[in-house]
Amino acid sequence: MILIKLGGSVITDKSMEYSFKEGVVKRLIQEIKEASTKTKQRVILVHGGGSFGHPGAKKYGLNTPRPHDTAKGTAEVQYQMRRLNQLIMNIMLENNLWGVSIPGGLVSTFNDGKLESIKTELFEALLGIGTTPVTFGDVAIDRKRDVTICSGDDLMMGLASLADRAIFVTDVDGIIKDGNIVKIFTKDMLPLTTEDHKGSERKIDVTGGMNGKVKNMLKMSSMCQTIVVNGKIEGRLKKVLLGETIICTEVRR
Ligand code: IP8
Repeated sequence: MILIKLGGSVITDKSMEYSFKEGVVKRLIQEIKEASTKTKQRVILVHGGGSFGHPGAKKYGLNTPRPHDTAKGTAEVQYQMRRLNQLIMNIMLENNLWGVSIPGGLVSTFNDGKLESIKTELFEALLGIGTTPVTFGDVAIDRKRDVTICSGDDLMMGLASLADRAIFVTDVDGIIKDGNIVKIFTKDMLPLTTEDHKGSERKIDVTGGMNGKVKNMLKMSSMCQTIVVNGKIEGRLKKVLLGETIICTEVRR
């Protein structure tokens, strides 16, 4: 199984609230459809929040130990995330990719902002009947904090044990270190400086900076091959799915 995360900065315009990049998502879904038809690989799709999820999460402090106006914030953010998700599900249907939507907050448990568990058996069952499960960043119940934000990266980590490969589709060519794209990123290359990732970090994100994301990827790489690819450039995702050599970064523990 291939686990693919469509990052919020690829599928939305983060500089404008609730702006969906329809053309980009259509192309990426077509690339996934074409490649998976050819390779017969099963896929689980994960997507981030971008300008649908993060503004509300920030407004109500939903990713902090003390969220405020919790009920209202939870209602607003989960609504906007489902709206974004439905736009993607519709494109999948149009492309004969039989997606089934699984809100991340309803299949995961959290304690003090940390993912505790995820219902992997539901994903396995949905793969088993030939569908493509699609899960996404969400508001989740937290045993300590009332609620927290379940990010797309949390979901990637939680599902990594089922995957042969995990692909992070981002808006950069890979991980940049000292001005260059790194082909293979290893633990000893941490930390990344602000200079290294100035193009990829966006102020509106509540779910942590690039160093946190890369540490997450390093952990995942002990369970499955883990790759960062640029989804803004036509054909890169399809090529990486087909196993062709392209500009990207493989993260290796
Ligand atoms: O964009 C965050 O998911 P991410 C989801 O993967 C929300 O960090 C609701 C802000």
